Amino acid sequence: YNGQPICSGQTDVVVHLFEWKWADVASECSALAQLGYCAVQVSPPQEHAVLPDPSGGEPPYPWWQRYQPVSYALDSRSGSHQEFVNMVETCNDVGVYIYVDAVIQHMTGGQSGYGSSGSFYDGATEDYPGVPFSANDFHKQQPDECTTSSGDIENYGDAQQVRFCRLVGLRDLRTGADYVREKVVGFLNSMVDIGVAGFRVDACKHTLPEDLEHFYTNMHDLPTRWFPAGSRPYVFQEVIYVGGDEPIRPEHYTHIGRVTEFRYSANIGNIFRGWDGQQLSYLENYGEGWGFMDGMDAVVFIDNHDNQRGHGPGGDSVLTYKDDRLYKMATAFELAWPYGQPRVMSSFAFDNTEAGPPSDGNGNTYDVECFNGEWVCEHRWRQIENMVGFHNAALGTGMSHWRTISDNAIAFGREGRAFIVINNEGHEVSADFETGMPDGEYCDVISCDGPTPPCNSCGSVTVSGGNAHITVPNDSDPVVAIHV
Ligand code: ARE
Repeated sequence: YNGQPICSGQTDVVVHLFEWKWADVASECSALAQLGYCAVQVSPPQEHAVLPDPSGGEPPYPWWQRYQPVSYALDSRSGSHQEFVNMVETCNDVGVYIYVDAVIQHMTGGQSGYGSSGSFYDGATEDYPGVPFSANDFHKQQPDECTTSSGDIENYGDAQQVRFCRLVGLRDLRTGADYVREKVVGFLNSMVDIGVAGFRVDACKHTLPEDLEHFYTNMHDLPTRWFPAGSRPYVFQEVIYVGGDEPIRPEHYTHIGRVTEFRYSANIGNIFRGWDGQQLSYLENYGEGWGFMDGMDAVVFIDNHDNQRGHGPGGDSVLTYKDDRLYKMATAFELAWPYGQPRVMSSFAFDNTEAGPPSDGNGNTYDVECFNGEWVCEHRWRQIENMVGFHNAALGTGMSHWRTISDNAIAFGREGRAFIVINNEGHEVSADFETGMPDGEYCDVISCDGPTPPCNSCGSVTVSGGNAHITVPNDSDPVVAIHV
Protein backbone atom coordinates (compact mmCIF):
# COMPACT_ATOMS: atom_id res chain seq x y z
CA TYR A 1 0.00 0.00 0.00
CA ASN A 2 1.42 3.38 -1.02
CA GLY A 3 -1.19 5.72 0.46
CA GLN A 4 0.67 6.76 3.59
CA PRO A 5 1.89 10.40 3.24
CA ILE A 6 5.63 10.82 3.74
CA CYS A 7 6.32 13.87 5.91
CA SER A 8 8.94 14.76 8.47
CA GLY A 9 7.51 15.74 11.84
CA GLN A 10 3.99 16.79 12.81
CA THR A 11 2.56 17.96 9.48
CA ASP A 12 0.92 16.67 6.31
CA VAL A 13 0.21 19.82 4.27
CA VAL A 14 1.20 19.74 0.58
CA VAL A 15 1.77 22.89 -1.48
CA HIS A 16 1.54 22.76 -5.27
CA LEU A 17 4.21 25.12 -6.62
CA PHE A 18 2.66 25.06 -10.07
CA GLU A 19 5.18 25.65 -12.89
CA TRP A 20 7.95 26.79 -10.55
CA LYS A 21 11.51 26.14 -11.71
CA TRP A 22 13.55 23.67 -9.68
CA ALA A 23 16.01 26.33 -8.53
CA ASP A 24 13.13 28.42 -7.16
CA VAL A 25 11.58 25.44 -5.37
CA ALA A 26 14.98 24.68 -3.83
CA SER A 27 15.29 28.22 -2.48
CA GLU A 28 11.74 28.11 -1.10
CA CYS A 29 12.16 24.92 0.91
CA SER A 30 13.73 26.40 4.04
CA ALA A 31 10.81 28.85 4.34
CA LEU A 32 8.38 25.98 3.74
CA ALA A 33 10.08 24.01 6.51
CA GLN A 34 9.68 26.94 8.92
CA LEU A 35 6.03 27.34 8.03
CA GLY A 36 5.37 23.64 8.58
CA TYR A 37 4.66 22.43 5.06
CA CYS A 38 5.24 18.70 4.57
CA ALA A 39 5.89 18.53 0.85
CA VAL A 40 5.89 20.30 -2.51
CA GLN A 41 3.93 18.97 -5.48
CA VAL A 42 6.06 19.95 -8.48
CA SER A 43 5.06 20.17 -12.14
CA PRO A 44 5.83 17.21 -14.44
CA PRO A 45 9.64 16.92 -14.65
CA GLN A 46 9.99 14.68 -17.71
CA GLU A 47 10.81 15.88 -21.24
CA HIS A 48 7.65 17.36 -22.75
CA ALA A 49 6.33 18.79 -25.99
CA VAL A 50 7.29 22.37 -26.77
CA LEU A 51 4.47 24.22 -28.50
CA PRO A 52 5.46 27.65 -29.78
CA ASP A 53 2.39 27.65 -31.99
CA PRO A 54 -0.32 25.28 -30.73
CA SER A 55 -3.21 24.68 -33.08
CA GLY A 56 -6.54 26.21 -32.05
CA GLY A 57 -5.46 29.79 -31.55
CA GLU A 58 -3.92 29.12 -28.14
CA PRO A 59 -1.05 31.20 -26.77
CA PRO A 60 2.49 29.90 -27.35
CA TYR A 61 4.00 27.52 -24.79
CA PRO A 62 0.74 26.76 -22.93
CA TRP A 63 1.06 25.38 -19.39
CA TRP A 64 -0.38 22.07 -20.56
CA GLN A 65 2.49 21.25 -22.91
CA ARG A 66 4.07 19.64 -19.83
CA TYR A 67 1.28 17.05 -19.77
CA GLN A 68 2.54 15.75 -23.13
CA PRO A 69 5.59 13.55 -22.42
CA VAL A 70 8.20 13.06 -25.14
CA SER A 71 10.67 11.00 -23.10
CA TYR A 72 11.52 10.28 -19.49
CA ALA A 73 14.61 12.48 -19.45
CA LEU A 74 14.35 14.77 -16.42
CA ASP A 75 14.77 17.90 -18.52
CA SER A 76 11.79 20.23 -18.65
CA ARG A 77 10.67 23.82 -18.65
CA SER A 78 11.40 23.83 -14.89
CA GLY A 79 15.03 22.88 -15.34
CA SER A 80 17.68 20.29 -16.05
CA HIS A 81 18.35 16.89 -14.50
CA GLN A 82 21.06 18.40 -12.32
CA GLU A 83 18.77 21.19 -11.12
CA PHE A 84 16.13 18.62 -10.31
CA VAL A 85 18.61 16.59 -8.24
CA ASN A 86 19.77 19.74 -6.42
CA MET A 87 16.17 20.63 -5.57
CA VAL A 88 15.33 17.20 -4.20
CA GLU A 89 18.49 17.06 -2.09
CA THR A 90 18.15 20.63 -0.79
CA CYS A 91 14.51 20.15 0.18
CA ASN A 92 15.02 16.67 1.68
CA ASP A 93 17.86 18.06 3.80
CA VAL A 94 15.45 20.50 5.48
CA GLY A 95 12.67 17.91 5.78
CA VAL A 96 10.39 19.19 3.03
CA TYR A 97 9.73 16.42 0.54
CA ILE A 98 9.12 16.46 -3.20
CA TYR A 99 5.99 14.88 -4.69
CA VAL A 100 6.26 14.62 -8.48
CA ASP A 101 3.32 14.98 -10.85
CA ALA A 102 3.79 11.74 -12.81
CA VAL A 103 2.29 11.63 -16.33
CA ILE A 104 2.45 7.95 -17.21
CA GLN A 105 -0.76 7.02 -18.97
CA HIS A 106 -0.03 8.73 -22.29
CA MET A 107 2.51 10.61 -24.41
CA THR A 108 1.80 13.60 -26.71
CA GLY A 109 -1.05 14.60 -29.00
CA GLY A 110 -0.90 13.87 -32.73
CA GLN A 111 1.65 16.52 -33.69
CA SER A 112 5.37 15.97 -34.23
CA GLY A 113 8.41 17.97 -33.20
CA TYR A 114 11.20 18.14 -30.67
CA GLY A 115 10.80 17.97 -26.91
CA SER A 116 12.25 20.10 -24.13
CA SER A 117 15.40 17.96 -24.09
CA GLY A 118 15.80 17.95 -27.87
CA SER A 119 14.33 14.50 -28.59
CA PHE A 120 12.41 14.06 -31.80
CA TYR A 121 8.88 12.63 -31.60
CA ASP A 122 6.03 11.95 -33.96
CA GLY A 123 2.59 11.60 -32.41
CA ALA A 124 0.98 10.67 -35.72
CA THR A 125 3.08 7.49 -36.04
CA GLU A 126 3.46 7.05 -32.26
CA ASP A 127 7.22 7.20 -32.46
CA TYR A 128 9.11 8.34 -29.33
CA PRO A 129 12.76 7.39 -29.88
CA GLY A 130 13.80 9.16 -26.67
CA VAL A 131 12.24 6.37 -24.56
CA PRO A 132 12.00 4.48 -26.98
CA PHE A 133 8.28 3.80 -27.54
CA SER A 134 6.81 2.91 -30.93
CA ALA A 135 3.36 2.15 -32.33
CA ASN A 136 3.12 -1.27 -30.71
CA ASP A 137 3.34 0.33 -27.24
CA PHE A 138 0.02 2.14 -27.64
CA HIS A 139 -3.63 1.07 -27.48
CA LYS A 140 -5.22 0.59 -30.88
CA GLN A 141 -8.68 0.86 -32.41
CA GLN A 142 -9.48 -2.82 -32.17
CA PRO A 143 -12.21 -4.86 -30.47
CA ASP A 144 -10.39 -5.64 -27.20
CA GLU A 145 -9.04 -2.09 -26.87
CA CYS A 146 -10.46 1.20 -28.16
CA THR A 147 -13.79 0.86 -29.98
CA THR A 148 -14.66 4.49 -30.79
CA SER A 149 -14.43 5.61 -34.41
CA SER A 150 -12.47 8.75 -33.51
CA GLY A 151 -10.01 6.81 -31.35
CA ASP A 152 -10.73 9.31 -28.55
CA ILE A 153 -12.80 8.93 -25.39
CA GLU A 154 -16.29 9.98 -26.42
CA ASN A 155 -18.37 8.79 -23.48
CA TYR A 156 -17.24 8.74 -19.85
CA GLY A 157 -20.13 6.35 -19.19
CA ASP A 158 -18.22 3.59 -21.01
CA ALA A 159 -15.33 2.32 -18.90
CA GLN A 160 -13.71 0.50 -21.82
CA GLN A 161 -13.37 3.78 -23.77
CA VAL A 162 -12.07 5.65 -20.76
CA ARG A 163 -9.31 3.07 -20.25
CA PHE A 164 -8.37 2.20 -23.84
CA CYS A 165 -9.13 5.25 -26.00
CA ARG A 166 -7.25 8.52 -26.10
CA LEU A 167 -7.85 11.27 -23.57
CA VAL A 168 -8.22 14.39 -25.75
CA GLY A 169 -6.08 12.79 -28.46
CA LEU A 170 -3.13 11.96 -26.19
CA ARG A 171 -1.32 8.81 -27.39
CA ASP A 172 -2.53 6.13 -25.00
CA LEU A 173 0.13 3.80 -23.58
CA ARG A 174 -0.47 0.05 -23.40
CA THR A 175 0.16 -0.01 -19.66
CA GLY A 176 -0.67 -3.73 -19.45
CA ALA A 177 2.29 -4.66 -21.67
CA ASP A 178 5.58 -5.78 -20.09
CA TYR A 179 7.81 -3.42 -22.05
CA VAL A 180 5.71 -0.32 -21.30
CA ARG A 181 5.54 -1.33 -17.64
CA GLU A 182 9.31 -1.68 -17.49
CA LYS A 183 9.81 1.82 -18.92
CA VAL A 184 7.27 3.45 -16.61
CA VAL A 185 8.65 1.72 -13.52
CA GLY A 186 12.14 2.75 -14.62
CA PHE A 187 11.01 6.37 -14.87
CA LEU A 188 9.43 6.31 -11.40
CA ASN A 189 12.47 4.63 -9.86
CA SER A 190 14.86 7.11 -11.48
CA MET A 191 13.14 9.73 -9.30
CA VAL A 192 12.75 7.58 -6.16
CA ASP A 193 16.48 6.87 -6.26
CA ILE A 194 17.20 10.62 -6.37
CA GLY A 195 15.07 11.06 -3.23
CA VAL A 196 11.59 11.93 -4.52
CA ALA A 197 9.24 10.81 -1.73
CA GLY A 198 5.89 10.73 -3.47
CA PHE A 199 3.83 11.05 -6.63
CA ARG A 200 0.63 12.73 -7.74
CA VAL A 201 -0.28 10.31 -10.52
CA ASP A 202 -2.00 12.02 -13.44
CA ALA A 203 -5.18 10.79 -15.14
CA CYS A 204 -5.52 7.53 -13.18
CA LYS A 205 -9.12 7.09 -14.32
CA HIS A 206 -7.67 6.20 -17.71
CA THR A 207 -5.49 3.34 -16.45
CA LEU A 208 -6.62 0.06 -14.93
CA PRO A 209 -5.95 -0.12 -11.16
CA GLU A 210 -3.98 -3.35 -11.68
CA ASP A 211 -1.56 -1.61 -14.05
CA LEU A 212 -1.02 1.18 -11.54
CA GLU A 213 -0.60 -1.36 -8.76
CA HIS A 214 2.14 -2.99 -10.82
CA PHE A 215 3.95 0.34 -11.09
CA TYR A 216 3.64 1.11 -7.39
CA THR A 217 4.64 -2.28 -6.04
CA ASN A 218 7.71 -2.29 -8.28
CA MET A 219 8.98 1.06 -7.02
CA HIS A 220 12.09 0.96 -4.87
CA ASP A 221 12.02 1.81 -1.18
CA LEU A 222 12.95 5.41 -0.41
CA PRO A 223 16.71 6.01 0.00
CA THR A 224 17.99 5.57 3.56
CA ARG A 225 20.00 8.79 3.24
CA TRP A 226 16.78 10.57 4.33
CA PHE A 227 14.14 7.95 5.12
CA PRO A 228 13.85 4.98 7.49
CA ALA A 229 14.72 1.66 5.84
CA GLY A 230 11.71 0.09 4.15
CA SER A 231 9.80 3.38 3.59
CA ARG A 232 7.48 3.19 0.60
CA PRO A 233 7.01 6.06 -1.87
CA TYR A 234 3.72 7.88 -1.28
CA VAL A 235 1.11 7.88 -4.03
CA PHE A 236 -2.00 9.96 -4.52
CA GLN A 237 -4.00 9.52 -7.67
CA GLU A 238 -6.00 11.95 -9.79
CA VAL A 239 -9.41 10.36 -10.33
CA ILE A 240 -11.99 13.05 -11.04
CA TYR A 241 -15.46 12.32 -9.73
CA VAL A 242 -18.00 14.97 -8.78
CA GLY A 243 -21.20 12.92 -8.91
CA GLY A 244 -23.34 11.35 -11.58
CA ASP A 245 -23.21 7.81 -12.83
CA GLU A 246 -19.75 7.46 -14.34
CA PRO A 247 -18.75 3.81 -13.89
CA ILE A 248 -15.18 4.55 -12.73
CA ARG A 249 -15.04 5.78 -9.15
CA PRO A 250 -12.35 6.97 -6.76
CA GLU A 251 -13.13 3.96 -4.57
CA HIS A 252 -11.70 1.69 -7.27
CA TYR A 253 -8.25 3.14 -6.57
CA THR A 254 -8.11 3.65 -2.80
CA HIS A 255 -6.67 0.19 -2.06
CA ILE A 256 -3.40 1.17 -3.76
CA GLY A 257 -2.97 4.82 -2.75
CA ARG A 258 -4.82 8.00 -1.85
CA VAL A 259 -7.15 9.75 -4.30
CA THR A 260 -7.98 13.40 -4.99
CA GLU A 261 -11.47 14.20 -3.63
CA PHE A 262 -12.90 16.53 -6.29
CA ARG A 263 -16.31 16.68 -4.59
CA TYR A 264 -14.63 18.62 -1.77
CA SER A 265 -13.39 21.28 -4.19
CA ALA A 266 -16.59 21.38 -6.23
CA ASN A 267 -18.89 21.83 -3.22
CA ILE A 268 -16.87 24.20 -1.08
CA GLY A 269 -17.11 26.94 -3.69
CA ASN A 270 -20.91 26.76 -3.60
CA ILE A 271 -20.93 26.77 0.20
CA PHE A 272 -18.81 29.90 0.55
CA ARG A 273 -20.51 31.66 -2.35
CA GLY A 274 -23.92 30.73 -0.98
CA TRP A 275 -24.91 29.28 -4.34
CA ASP A 276 -27.17 26.33 -4.92
CA GLY A 277 -28.90 26.78 -1.54
CA GLN A 278 -25.66 26.17 0.36
CA GLN A 279 -24.54 27.77 3.63
CA LEU A 280 -21.64 27.46 6.08
CA SER A 281 -23.63 25.57 8.71
CA TYR A 282 -23.74 22.60 6.32
CA LEU A 283 -19.99 22.16 6.82
CA GLU A 284 -20.68 20.45 10.16
CA ASN A 285 -20.29 17.00 8.58
CA TYR A 286 -18.13 17.97 5.58
CA GLY A 287 -16.45 14.78 4.40
CA GLU A 288 -17.87 11.27 4.74
CA GLY A 289 -21.17 12.86 5.87
CA TRP A 290 -21.48 14.39 2.41
CA GLY A 291 -20.84 11.03 0.73
CA PHE A 292 -17.16 11.75 0.09
CA MET A 293 -14.58 8.97 0.35
CA ASP A 294 -13.05 8.02 3.71
CA GLY A 295 -10.91 10.95 4.87
CA MET A 296 -7.92 8.65 5.33
CA ASP A 297 -8.04 7.97 1.56
CA ALA A 298 -8.54 11.57 0.44
CA VAL A 299 -6.38 14.47 -0.71
CA VAL A 300 -8.40 17.72 -0.54
CA PHE A 301 -8.03 21.19 -2.07
CA ILE A 302 -10.00 24.35 -2.72
CA ASP A 303 -8.84 24.54 -6.34
CA ASN A 304 -6.27 22.80 -8.51
CA HIS A 305 -4.31 23.80 -11.60
CA ASP A 306 -7.12 22.55 -13.86
CA ASN A 307 -10.32 23.68 -12.22
CA GLN A 308 -8.98 27.13 -11.28
CA ARG A 309 -8.97 27.85 -15.04
CA GLY A 310 -11.98 25.89 -16.29
CA HIS A 311 -10.20 22.64 -17.23
CA GLY A 312 -11.78 19.55 -15.67
CA PRO A 313 -14.99 19.83 -13.64
CA GLY A 314 -16.17 22.44 -11.14
CA GLY A 315 -17.07 25.42 -13.28
CA ASP A 316 -17.72 28.92 -12.04
CA SER A 317 -18.21 27.95 -8.41
CA VAL A 318 -14.54 26.98 -7.93
CA LEU A 319 -12.84 29.51 -5.63
CA THR A 320 -9.44 30.82 -6.70
CA TYR A 321 -6.98 33.57 -5.78
CA LYS A 322 -9.17 35.86 -7.89
CA ASP A 323 -11.85 35.70 -5.17
CA ASP A 324 -9.27 36.41 -2.51
CA ARG A 325 -11.58 37.11 0.43
CA LEU A 326 -13.65 33.94 0.06
CA TYR A 327 -10.56 31.98 -0.93
CA LYS A 328 -8.76 32.80 2.33
CA MET A 329 -11.90 31.88 4.30
CA ALA A 330 -12.32 28.55 2.52
CA THR A 331 -8.62 27.74 2.89
CA ALA A 332 -8.82 28.54 6.61
CA PHE A 333 -11.63 26.01 6.83
CA GLU A 334 -9.66 23.43 4.82
CA LEU A 335 -6.63 23.71 7.08
CA ALA A 336 -8.70 23.75 10.27
CA TRP A 337 -10.98 20.83 9.44
CA PRO A 338 -9.95 17.23 10.12
CA TYR A 339 -10.76 15.55 6.80
CA GLY A 340 -8.26 14.37 4.19
CA GLN A 341 -4.70 15.43 3.49
CA PRO A 342 -4.84 19.15 2.58
CA ARG A 343 -3.14 20.62 -0.46
CA VAL A 344 -2.59 24.36 -0.92
CA MET A 345 -2.47 25.80 -4.45
CA SER A 346 0.23 28.30 -5.42
CA SER A 347 -0.58 29.90 -8.76
CA PHE A 348 0.73 32.20 -11.41
CA ALA A 349 -1.72 34.96 -12.35
CA PHE A 350 -3.61 34.42 -15.61
CA ASP A 351 -6.28 35.94 -17.78
CA ASN A 352 -5.98 33.49 -20.65
CA THR A 353 -6.80 30.03 -19.31
CA GLU A 354 -4.28 28.33 -21.64
CA ALA A 355 -1.33 30.67 -21.05
CA GLY A 356 1.85 29.30 -19.57
CA PRO A 357 3.72 30.73 -16.58
CA PRO A 358 5.42 34.15 -16.63
CA SER A 359 8.14 33.80 -19.25
CA ASP A 360 10.04 35.46 -22.04
CA GLY A 361 9.02 35.27 -25.68
CA ASN A 362 10.78 31.93 -26.13
CA GLY A 363 8.88 30.26 -23.32
CA ASN A 364 11.70 30.42 -20.77
CA THR A 365 10.01 30.65 -17.39
CA TYR A 366 10.98 33.65 -15.27
CA ASP A 367 12.36 33.32 -11.75
CA VAL A 368 9.68 33.37 -9.09
CA GLU A 369 9.15 36.65 -7.32
CA CYS A 370 6.20 36.30 -4.99
CA PHE A 371 3.51 38.99 -5.04
CA ASN A 372 4.91 40.77 -8.11
CA GLY A 373 1.54 40.51 -9.83
CA GLU A 374 2.63 37.47 -11.83
CA TRP A 375 3.50 34.89 -9.14
CA VAL A 376 0.54 34.82 -6.74
CA CYS A 377 2.10 32.64 -4.00
CA GLU A 378 -1.10 31.94 -2.10
CA HIS A 379 0.93 29.65 0.15
CA ARG A 380 2.78 32.72 1.49
CA TRP A 381 -0.30 34.82 2.18
CA ARG A 382 -0.21 35.41 5.95
CA GLN A 383 -3.77 34.14 6.44
CA ILE A 384 -2.90 30.89 4.64
CA GLU A 385 0.66 30.22 5.82
CA ASN A 386 -0.35 30.76 9.46
CA MET A 387 -3.19 28.25 9.10
CA VAL A 388 -0.55 25.61 8.31
CA GLY A 389 0.63 26.13 11.90
CA PHE A 390 -2.97 25.75 13.11
CA HIS A 391 -3.37 22.54 11.09
CA ASN A 392 -0.17 21.06 12.46
CA ALA A 393 -0.95 22.02 16.07
CA ALA A 394 -4.27 20.20 15.77
CA LEU A 395 -3.04 17.21 13.74
CA GLY A 396 -4.31 13.93 15.13
CA THR A 397 -7.25 15.44 17.01
CA GLY A 398 -10.90 15.35 16.04
CA MET A 399 -13.39 18.16 15.64
CA SER A 400 -14.96 19.45 18.86
CA HIS A 401 -17.10 22.32 20.21
CA TRP A 402 -19.04 22.84 16.97
CA ARG A 403 -21.27 25.88 17.07
CA THR A 404 -23.67 27.12 14.43
CA ILE A 405 -23.93 30.82 15.29
CA SER A 406 -26.22 31.43 12.33
CA ASP A 407 -26.61 30.00 8.83
CA ASN A 408 -23.33 31.48 7.62
CA ALA A 409 -21.32 31.87 10.81
CA ILE A 410 -19.71 28.84 12.40
CA ALA A 411 -17.13 27.94 15.00
CA PHE A 412 -15.38 24.74 16.00
CA GLY A 413 -12.42 23.52 17.97
CA ARG A 414 -9.89 20.73 17.86
CA GLU A 415 -10.06 19.10 21.25
CA GLY A 416 -8.23 21.80 23.16
CA ARG A 417 -5.50 22.33 20.55
CA ALA A 418 -7.15 24.99 18.38
CA PHE A 419 -10.34 26.96 17.79
CA ILE A 420 -11.71 28.91 14.81
CA VAL A 421 -14.67 31.19 14.05
CA ILE A 422 -15.64 31.86 10.41
CA ASN A 423 -18.13 34.64 9.64
CA ASN A 424 -19.63 34.76 6.15
CA GLU A 425 -22.75 36.69 7.20
CA GLY A 426 -21.90 40.11 5.82
CA HIS A 427 -22.15 41.70 9.29
CA GLU A 428 -20.15 41.56 12.51
CA VAL A 429 -20.56 38.48 14.71
CA SER A 430 -19.82 38.61 18.42
CA ALA A 431 -20.48 35.82 20.91
CA ASP A 432 -19.26 33.81 23.90
CA PHE A 433 -17.77 30.45 22.97
CA GLU A 434 -16.88 27.29 24.80
CA THR A 435 -13.51 26.66 23.15
CA GLY A 436 -12.06 23.74 25.12
CA MET A 437 -8.70 25.55 25.00
CA PRO A 438 -6.31 25.87 27.96
CA ASP A 439 -6.73 29.23 29.73
CA GLY A 440 -4.51 32.05 28.56
CA GLU A 441 -4.03 34.66 25.87
CA TYR A 442 -3.69 33.68 22.21
CA CYS A 443 -2.93 35.75 19.13
CA ASP A 444 -5.35 35.37 16.22
CA VAL A 445 -3.16 33.85 13.50
CA ILE A 446 -5.31 35.35 10.74
CA SER A 447 -4.48 38.94 11.73
CA CYS A 448 -1.20 38.40 13.64
CA ASP A 449 2.19 37.19 12.51
CA GLY A 450 2.05 34.18 14.81
CA PRO A 451 0.17 32.54 17.70
CA THR A 452 2.26 33.75 20.63
CA PRO A 453 1.61 36.98 22.60
CA PRO A 454 2.29 39.85 22.68
CA CYS A 455 -0.21 40.34 19.87
CA ASN A 456 1.01 43.70 18.62
CA SER A 457 -1.79 45.64 16.93
CA CYS A 458 -3.62 42.51 15.86
CA GLY A 459 -6.37 40.33 17.28
CA SER A 460 -6.04 38.49 20.57
CA VAL A 461 -8.34 36.07 22.37
CA THR A 462 -8.40 35.46 26.11
CA VAL A 463 -9.62 32.06 27.23
CA SER A 464 -10.82 31.76 30.81
CA GLY A 465 -12.43 28.63 32.19
CA GLY A 466 -12.29 27.32 28.61
CA ASN A 467 -14.56 30.16 27.45
CA ALA A 468 -13.82 33.18 25.32
CA HIS A 469 -15.65 36.17 23.96
CA ILE A 470 -14.80 36.53 20.27
CA THR A 471 -15.81 39.24 17.84
CA VAL A 472 -15.39 38.70 14.10
CA PRO A 473 -15.88 41.90 12.13
CA ASN A 474 -17.22 41.92 8.59
CA ASP A 475 -13.90 42.97 7.08
CA SER A 476 -11.55 41.56 4.47
CA ASP A 477 -10.65 38.61 6.74
CA PRO A 478 -13.74 37.63 8.73
CA VAL A 479 -12.06 34.71 10.49
CA VAL A 480 -10.47 34.38 13.96
CA ALA A 481 -8.22 31.37 14.55
CA ILE A 482 -6.16 30.45 17.62
CA HIS A 483 -4.01 27.46 18.47
CA VAL A 484 -1.62 26.22 21.11
C1 ARE B 1 -4.26 19.63 -24.91
C2 ARE B 1 -5.31 20.46 -25.64
C3 ARE B 1 -6.33 19.54 -26.29
C4 ARE B 1 -5.63 18.57 -27.23
C5 ARE B 1 -4.58 17.79 -26.43
C6 ARE B 1 -3.76 16.86 -27.30
O1 ARE B 1 -5.95 21.33 -24.71
O2 ARE B 1 -7.25 20.35 -27.01
O3 ARE B 1 -6.56 17.67 -27.78
O4 ARE B 1 -3.68 18.72 -25.83
O5 ARE B 1 -3.11 17.56 -28.30
C7 ARE B 1 -3.93 19.08 -19.66
C8 ARE B 1 -4.97 20.03 -20.24
C9 ARE B 1 -5.49 19.56 -21.58
C10 ARE B 1 -4.33 19.31 -22.53
C11 ARE B 1 -3.48 18.23 -21.89
C12 ARE B 1 -2.28 17.83 -22.74
O6 ARE B 1 -6.05 20.14 -19.30
O7 ARE B 1 -6.32 20.59 -22.12
O8 ARE B 1 -4.82 18.90 -23.81
O9 ARE B 1 -2.96 18.74 -20.63
O10 ARE B 1 -1.50 18.92 -23.04
C13 ARE B 1 -10.27 14.48 -17.73
C14 ARE B 1 -9.27 13.47 -17.14
C15 ARE B 1 -8.32 14.10 -16.14
C16 ARE B 1 -7.65 15.35 -16.74
C17 ARE B 1 -8.77 16.31 -17.14
C18 ARE B 1 -8.22 17.61 -17.71
O11 ARE B 1 -10.00 12.39 -16.53
O12 ARE B 1 -7.34 13.13 -15.81
O13 ARE B 1 -9.60 15.68 -18.14
N1 ARE B 1 -6.71 15.96 -15.79
C19 ARE B 1 -5.24 15.66 -15.90
C20 ARE B 1 -4.38 16.88 -15.63
C21 ARE B 1 -4.52 17.87 -16.77
C22 ARE B 1 -3.96 17.27 -18.05
C23 ARE B 1 -4.19 15.82 -18.16
C24 ARE B 1 -4.82 15.08 -17.18
C25 ARE B 1 -3.57 15.13 -19.30
O14 ARE B 1 -4.70 17.42 -14.38
O15 ARE B 1 -3.87 19.09 -16.49
O16 ARE B 1 -4.58 17.90 -19.20
O17 ARE B 1 -2.24 14.82 -18.88
C26 ARE B 1 -15.41 14.91 -16.51
C27 ARE B 1 -14.72 13.59 -16.20
C28 ARE B 1 -13.24 13.82 -15.93
C29 ARE B 1 -12.60 14.58 -17.09
C30 ARE B 1 -13.33 15.89 -17.33
C31 ARE B 1 -12.74 16.56 -18.54
O18 ARE B 1 -15.47 15.70 -15.33
O19 ARE B 1 -15.30 13.01 -15.04
O20 ARE B 1 -12.59 12.56 -15.78
O21 ARE B 1 -11.23 14.85 -16.74
O22 ARE B 1 -14.72 15.64 -17.54
O23 ARE B 1 -13.32 17.76 -18.73
